[in-house]
Amino acid sequence: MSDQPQPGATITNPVIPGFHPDPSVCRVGDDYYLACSSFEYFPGIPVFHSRDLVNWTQIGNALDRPSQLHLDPDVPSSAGIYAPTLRHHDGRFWLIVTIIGGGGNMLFTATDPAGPWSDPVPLPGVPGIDPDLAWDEDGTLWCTVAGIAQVRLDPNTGETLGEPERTWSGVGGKAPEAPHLYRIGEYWYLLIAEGGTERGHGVSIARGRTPTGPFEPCPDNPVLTHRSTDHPIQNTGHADLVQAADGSWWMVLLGVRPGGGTPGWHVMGRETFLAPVEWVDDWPVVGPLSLELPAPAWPLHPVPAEPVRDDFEQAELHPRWISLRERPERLVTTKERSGWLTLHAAGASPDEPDLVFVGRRQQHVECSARTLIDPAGGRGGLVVRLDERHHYEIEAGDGRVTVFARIGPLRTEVASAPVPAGPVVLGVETGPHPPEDARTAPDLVVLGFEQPDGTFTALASLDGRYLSTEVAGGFTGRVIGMYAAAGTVHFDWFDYAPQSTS
Ligand code: 6LW
Repeated sequence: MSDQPQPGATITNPVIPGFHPDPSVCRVGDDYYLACSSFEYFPGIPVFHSRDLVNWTQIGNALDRPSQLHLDPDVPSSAGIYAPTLRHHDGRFWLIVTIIGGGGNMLFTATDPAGPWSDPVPLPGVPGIDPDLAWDEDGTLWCTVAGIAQVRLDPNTGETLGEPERTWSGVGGKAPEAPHLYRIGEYWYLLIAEGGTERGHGVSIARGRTPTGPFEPCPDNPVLTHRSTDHPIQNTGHADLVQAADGSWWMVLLGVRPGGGTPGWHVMGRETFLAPVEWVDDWPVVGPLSLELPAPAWPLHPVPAEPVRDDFEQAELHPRWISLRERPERLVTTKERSGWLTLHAAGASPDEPDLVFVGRRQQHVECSARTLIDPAGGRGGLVVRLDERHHYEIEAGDGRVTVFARIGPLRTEVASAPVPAGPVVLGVETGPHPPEDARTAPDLVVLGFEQPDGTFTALASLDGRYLSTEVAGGFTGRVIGMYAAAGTVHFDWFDYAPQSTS
């Protein structure tokens, strides 16, 4: 079913909420595909499909086999998968990506972007991060990386041809990165991000007559930034351009939604936003970029709301479920107890990088998660996680439920209560902070459990700022999920319900 937008109709940003940074997009006919960074999580590189650039459905994860992505426990949080570029060329989809701690720059191909994707072609001669792919008219493949530098690439062997050459590095912001090179009309355009991925982030562009330049900077650089503004979308940068089927141009980019008082804390990581682009004098003019945009001129294809409950009746986990660094079937399986997800503990708490964990991104400012756990003779729980050093969890086992908080070097037991033996429903809610504290805290994270009669008992209400990127650092956002801390634990279902529209 499609909905023709009415005059004055609007759409909502972010178009892909939750921790989905570094978006790269391409169009094939009437279909759009988009890939994001995924860092220490496995499977890696979520891939989305859309028919209207507005409504996106996750169709897979490009790297879902150990032969494609192998991250050891010593690969830190926010290492792993950085900044893919997704392109369609010569009948195939191409992904180039940096895997920090997993082999450096790699190239993958697929005929169907939902997968399977190929095993990697290592690119030992491609330096640095944020590799891009662009083909010249004669078939030469140009790879551009952060810095900004460019080298020719043989896609079959992964060999670089010649030495990387510096091209154009922006207008003086720190960390020139995220390059994408395009042939548009008479020019080759080099789009980059600069200013760093924090509040100073921005997008700049230059153009030249050849793919190697020389590049002339746009007189209006940065063509997009929200630095030094009180705009609700901050850290805007790391963009990619796409021409829609009707000829109009659009930008996808990352941004964050800080909450609370100064300096503002964002808790869901860097999210994917959409902005329209007009061309004036052969330069792109970007915007408006806001939480609500005028709808595009074409029919929209709303994505059916996902079911609140995942009951683990299918052998395969939905692509939204992610684990830490690896997901061996001997530790994570739906085949051991029919209709349940079984986790066998390795790391003994969410402090450990080898924690056996299955979670999903928090995608709404206000949300609620519940899971029914049977701790059997073990221990396990529900955790809200930024990284190993920043998480809140409620854990069941030994006839008790206990809330723990880990903030930087400090770990503490916050509250504990006895529960009857057997399965118990654990719950987490994120919501607004009480008004007296709302000036400083982005949200409140409530952890509790359900009594046998179904009433929810909150054991702890914790300040959400400590599970934000401004506190924890790094490149990810909150992920909420199930874990095993000791022995074998089983989960019958997991509910995630938005409590706010965005
Ligand atoms: C990515 C860089 C960036 O490689 O952050 O925001 C890094 N941009 O381009 C990690 O996502």
